[in-house]
Amino acid sequence: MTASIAAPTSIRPAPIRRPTVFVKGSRYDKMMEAFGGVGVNATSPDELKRAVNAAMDSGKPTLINAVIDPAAGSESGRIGNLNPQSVLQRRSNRLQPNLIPARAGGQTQYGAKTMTKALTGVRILDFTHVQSGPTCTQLLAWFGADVIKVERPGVGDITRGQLQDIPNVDSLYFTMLNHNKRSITLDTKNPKGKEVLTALIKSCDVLVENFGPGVLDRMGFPWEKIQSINPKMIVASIKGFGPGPYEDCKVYENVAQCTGGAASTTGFRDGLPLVTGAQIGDSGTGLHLALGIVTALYQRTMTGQGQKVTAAMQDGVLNLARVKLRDQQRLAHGPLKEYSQFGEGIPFGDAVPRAGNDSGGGQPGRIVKCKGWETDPNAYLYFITQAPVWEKICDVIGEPGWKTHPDYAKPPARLSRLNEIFARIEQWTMTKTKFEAMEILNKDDIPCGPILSMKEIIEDQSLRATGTVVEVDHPTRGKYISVGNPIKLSDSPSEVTRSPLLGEHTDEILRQVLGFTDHQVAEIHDSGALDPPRKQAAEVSPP
Ligand code: CAO
Repeated sequence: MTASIAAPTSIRPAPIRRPTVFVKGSRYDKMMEAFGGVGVNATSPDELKRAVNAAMDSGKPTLINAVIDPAAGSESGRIGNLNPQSVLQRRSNRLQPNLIPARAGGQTQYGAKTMTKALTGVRILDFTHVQSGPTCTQLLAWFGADVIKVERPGVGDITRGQLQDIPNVDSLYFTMLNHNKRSITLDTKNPKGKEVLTALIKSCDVLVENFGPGVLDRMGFPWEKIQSINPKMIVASIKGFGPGPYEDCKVYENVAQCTGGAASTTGFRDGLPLVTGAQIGDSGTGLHLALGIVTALYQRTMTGQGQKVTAAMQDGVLNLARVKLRDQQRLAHGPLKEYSQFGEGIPFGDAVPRAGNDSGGGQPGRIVKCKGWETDPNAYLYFITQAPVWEKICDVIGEPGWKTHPDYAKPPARLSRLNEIFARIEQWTMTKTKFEAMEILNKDDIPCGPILSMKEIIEDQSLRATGTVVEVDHPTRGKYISVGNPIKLSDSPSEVTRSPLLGEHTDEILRQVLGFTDHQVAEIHDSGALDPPRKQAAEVSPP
């Protein structure tokens, strides 16, 4: 029962790059020790049980090299037989023998296949709120991390009560950003609360926060202190700005869109700067941070050390707006010929202008009206005049002469005539619904896309089939629709489970994750660390 991949025995004719091969019979416990961890070699079921128990009690990453029945093949699926349910339940599935030296969550049965999720064994101390941070930790939870959301007693994440559609029920704002997490309420300014937080820092792999600048320091947990409590901890933060003149500023989505270069380049040239509906400042930065976290986790497997990961919302937006920074520099060498204003003969200034719906790439595109546009605000199609299919476009719109005409045949000649060309295309699309046009154009590989309303997206069965749009049941809200994990891993399926109620898992986390006894849990309750802060004497009304 050794975890191993058999070494290839045959010599193949062509040289092929192969992955690292773990040879059957290797002592993985020794490898673990070489990297500074704890390794145990178990050669009988009793030894294995003892090793699992010791690993649970130590709370340290441990790798158990279980060599019990070499004829039995891989270890997967067998540990359950050797490791009684009582152990797993009592110890909350915190560790399983594996090649990954980390605490483990459960495995999930998919048909005949048992799958461990990609981030199984990673525990996240989730100090996030509102949108940017929760987006990040929700993704990590979908990949299997155990995400423990720490919330202020009484109120919790402020979004629970914002934009509420049903009175006294967690808002969709909150539920759609906090799936697959557990919630503990904790007043981190209460002395006992600080003790609990310290225990959480010891037990988790990553702390994620998006507090205002300086909040974690004021709470008494600067980076140095967290490091001293748990040197392996990765501390991941979202702030509005990186170091510089604005580093102390609080930031929300649209501030980031404006300061990251998105707003000045969105909208029409003669109109106001516009913010987009896609939350590129919040959710976009959450995505950036998630990548930083898994990268740091990967590096930790080699260094054994934690590190700081930061993503500033301004930086995240700028990263997503990088094509506009490209255009800023192109301006020095002449007009941006793919922008409508070039064809309209309007001179460019010294900064990238707003380009309406012009394509940001090298293939000109526009939004054009479709049948029904007079009454339906979404009866439109994005149409791209991709050069390789230009001749097919000419045939579809009824302008075969443009295939050879010197004013239209080649892309450079078309640039100054885009308004005229798209007006002609629109004449054609207005005779079709956006879906009819899409069907016709796609037969000829002409890139285009209907403008879909959120209503249409919610009803789209193909998005349901892939789990990108999911229905979730919630105890107080009932059923609602949410966006599932947009990133699909073939061996780590994402199930979307409901967001936690405020403090729903407080006792479970105190007991199962932190191992507090009944007496200690009672003490924590008595301390007030789990309740809203008591009013100061001056605030209390006189009797
Ligand atoms: N127990 C006790 N106190 C807690 C607590 C807990 N569990 N959780 C939070 N607090 C306290 C903090 O300690 C802080 O107190 P002090 O200011 O006295 O130190 C206080 O709550 C407020 O924290 P905050 O500054 O993060 O919250 P805010 O509502 O004032 O600001 C926001 C919100 C989003 C503007 C700010 O957090 C921020 O700029 N974050 C970084 C950028 C970001 O992520 N923005 C995106 C938000 S989504 O659009």
